[in-house]
Amino acid sequence: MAPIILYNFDPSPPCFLVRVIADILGVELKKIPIKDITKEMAAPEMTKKNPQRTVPTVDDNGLYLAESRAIASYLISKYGKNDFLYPKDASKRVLVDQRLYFDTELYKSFEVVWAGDFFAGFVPKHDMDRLILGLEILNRMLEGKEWLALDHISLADYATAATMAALEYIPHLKLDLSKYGNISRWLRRVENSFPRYAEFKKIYSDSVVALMEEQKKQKQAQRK
Ligand SMILES: N[C@@H](CCC(=O)N[C@@H](CS)C(=O)NCC(=O)O)C(=O)O
Repeated sequence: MAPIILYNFDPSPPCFLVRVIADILGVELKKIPIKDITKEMAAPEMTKKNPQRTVPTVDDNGLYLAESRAIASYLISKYGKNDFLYPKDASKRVLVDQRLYFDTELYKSFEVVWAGDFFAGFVPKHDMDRLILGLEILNRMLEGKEWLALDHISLADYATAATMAALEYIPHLKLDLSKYGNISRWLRRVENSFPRYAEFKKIYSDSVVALMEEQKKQKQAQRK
């Protein structure tokens, strides 16, 4: 069996999720760095693997996978020693799934805000409102609860924490996350849930900072 290949971009929150879940499971990934997603994922052999042309993309011995949450649930189901993070029991699994679908929407609303800010230098009010509404809902979901879906940590918590990691990098939009007490306390619980989380988070955070610096320089050069 060839190693599982992850087409990876360190500053990508969805790639961060896949890296974290693989590490928790003890699954080794052969990471192939993608530097220019638009260009490299548009190559015919990559488009065949993932018509969405996004990262993360996984190649598990000819099984090509896109969508970070689907990839993570596949890794748990196929390689996990147990079903703790993503239960087989339908009445538990659906609780995880419903939060994962919500998280997909939350991440999308972050992406829209990020893209408006980055490409147009302007975020329409309704886009920002949608993101804030998503955060208010997340905060409500966590009312009186330690974890998002089950009475212990699950894939839903790791996926949504990866989305929240993305939000840390648009601070100039003045999103005051301290307003969301349930989210802040839950995030600390997720971050303390396994010893190497901080290490993984640092790789992600450092790469985002480096990317933002590079993009700032490119923008300045274009203005000259
Ligand atoms: N829902 C997807 C989102 C993947 C995604 O949008 N990845 C970004 C990088 S963070 C990407 O590949 N963007 C390139 C593009 O959309 O063209 C997932 O969770 O895997």
